[in-house]
Amino acid sequence: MQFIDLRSDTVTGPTPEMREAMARAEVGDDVYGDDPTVNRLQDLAADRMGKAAALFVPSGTMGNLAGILAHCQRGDEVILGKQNHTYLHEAGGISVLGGVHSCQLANQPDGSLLLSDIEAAIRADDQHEPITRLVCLENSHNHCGGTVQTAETTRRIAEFAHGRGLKVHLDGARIFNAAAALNVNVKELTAPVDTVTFCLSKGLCAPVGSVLCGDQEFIGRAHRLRKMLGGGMRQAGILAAAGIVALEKMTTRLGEDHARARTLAEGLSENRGIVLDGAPQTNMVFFNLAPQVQSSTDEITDRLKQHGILVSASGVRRFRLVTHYWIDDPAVERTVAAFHEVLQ
Ligand code: TLP
Repeated sequence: MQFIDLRSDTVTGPTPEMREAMARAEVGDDVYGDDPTVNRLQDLAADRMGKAAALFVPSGTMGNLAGILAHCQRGDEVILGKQNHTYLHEAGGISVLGGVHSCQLANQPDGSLLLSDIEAAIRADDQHEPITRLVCLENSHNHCGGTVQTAETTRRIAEFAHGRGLKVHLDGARIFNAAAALNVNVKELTAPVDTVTFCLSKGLCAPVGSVLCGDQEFIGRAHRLRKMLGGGMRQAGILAAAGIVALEKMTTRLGEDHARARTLAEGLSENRGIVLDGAPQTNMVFFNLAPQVQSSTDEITDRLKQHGILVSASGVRRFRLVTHYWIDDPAVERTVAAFHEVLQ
């Protein structure tokens, strides 16, 4: 059975154009800096993010980890949202591997952090306390609903942090989705922050890889950390070739995924068993099961699977559905119909 896979945009396979580019890619040993395709991707990524340098990494998780470790020493503290992916879903790597302490603040509905909360979280110069070093943001914000923070919001937070001697790292796994939703050049969203990780492998469809961007000195430190973390890849140009197609061809079509997410949400809103969070801002549809629904999320997931639809729960009575390149209009219609069958 050909499944309609809405579990995440991480499930996107490469496009035919990517497969061709991968087959043709010129490669070299990237640990020696000899892979021309990786070098080309890094130059392109740095340029698109408006930063001086970039580093190709195997995953968004490694990009954030190497990035935070390049900013922080052991015993330093990072201020982040308690719904941030880096806090929730990266296996605690910054603490486990980096000895970096985290201070978790409440995320605002758009995923951002309040300046007053950041101010209150900054540590005193006191031997009892860790040293506040970094603020970590996320845009679009996954767990807040695929919500977007404007350039103005990012700028306010970054200026505030910089004014207090802190650096700012952005988990921009889906920064191109945020830019598409806000109809701005991605650079407007990345200019205020010091460093950014973005993913080639989610809505942009590349099979593997993310890019960490920042100034030369920061990327130099991150390079060593990537090696230490086991992320020094050899003929990675095979992967970078798909990443180049992702950057050149896939960023301008994300609005289509957002429109389908809205259509999907509208269709589902007619189902009395579903309580939507609201209209999706990007490619994520979040909803809770209405109180009268007796079935568990596991039972509903299994029944949808029998209809050829893959979804995943994101809470006890909560689902997240993610649209992407491989979800077309008929797939949206079939999904709405399947939910109506399963949750009558
Ligand atoms: N998110 C995945 C899961 O890990 C939850 C998903 O399906 O959405 N930052 C953000 C905001 C992310 O959503 C993710 C992946 C990452 C970082 C990590 O990227 P990878 O999976 O490449 O390590």
